[in-house]
Amino acid sequence: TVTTSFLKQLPKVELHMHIEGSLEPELMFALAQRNNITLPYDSVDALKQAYNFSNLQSFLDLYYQGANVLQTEQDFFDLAMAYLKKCQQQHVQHVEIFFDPQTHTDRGIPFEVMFNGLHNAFEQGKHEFGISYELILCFLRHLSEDAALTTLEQAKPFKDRITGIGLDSSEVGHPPEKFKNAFAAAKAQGYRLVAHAGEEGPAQYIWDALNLLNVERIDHGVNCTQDPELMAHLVETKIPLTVCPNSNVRLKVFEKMEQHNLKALLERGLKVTLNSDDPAYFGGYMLENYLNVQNALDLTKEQWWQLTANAIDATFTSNARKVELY
Ligand code: ES4
Ligand code: ZN
Repeated sequence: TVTTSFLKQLPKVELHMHIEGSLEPELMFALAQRNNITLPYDSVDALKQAYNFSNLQSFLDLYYQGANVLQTEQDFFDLAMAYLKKCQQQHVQHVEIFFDPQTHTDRGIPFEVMFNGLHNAFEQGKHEFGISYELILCFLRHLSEDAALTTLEQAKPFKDRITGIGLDSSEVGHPPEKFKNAFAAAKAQGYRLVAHAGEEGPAQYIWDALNLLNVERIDHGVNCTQDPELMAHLVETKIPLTVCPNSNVRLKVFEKMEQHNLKALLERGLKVTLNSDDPAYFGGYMLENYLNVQNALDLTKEQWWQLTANAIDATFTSNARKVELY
């Protein structure tokens, strides 16, 4: 039987986590005060009350607003260090982290201020906690492809410390096709590629992320069930899906966790992994996702080991580190 203590002590690997989405309300208020910024909420509780989303866009509006308190290198460092402490508590041993430069550069924060703060924190986390990491720069898909190419250019001096390129933000109406050239340029520069697809968007966006952007992993991908041929293709090619159950329920992709298709996808043979997405906004980190999934879907021990093995296999880390994680 799968107990809470079994889930707590399982070694964990996180492959889908937006660092800006780990900004807890308490830290948001503390940084607002430190930077003399007035938030449009009277208290931490009032802010938490607003975390009642109806879809992806209603969340993104608050997520971008929250990120405004991040101003200095120290702010980005503190944000990432708070996340790493959670990882340490929850036996998360390897993380692959999304960051959104455009959210910061578009309001006048230099790329290097954001990047150095994050990178210093993850280096410290590696040395102090033994948590290995990879960083994945995401283009915001509601902005233009030219803007994405400008961001790719700004990233050049930091290229050796950035493993991959991803694609996030408002999905519907911003298909993968829009970023064909930016992803081709990123691939030519040696980046690993991923993209959010099939979260709110259709199965066709998953096909297009694979065929037009040449991504190696699909972030979310839960709408693949709309297309049996796509399901068969994902099984055959072993393309990993980074699934985020609490996120999907909070953003009303599934009405209740009991209706989530994670277990069905796993049993169909897809390379499913389990992740937290935006833990400060969606009710918790890796462990809280594990516990909610177990409550609603009652996975077997073997299925929990399968999710863990899938995540290790799907990492962008070295083979030597994969062996350590196993
Ligand atoms: C996101 Cl849940 C989700 N979907 C798409 N883009 C995002 N950025 C941060 N969280
Ligand atoms: Zn995401």
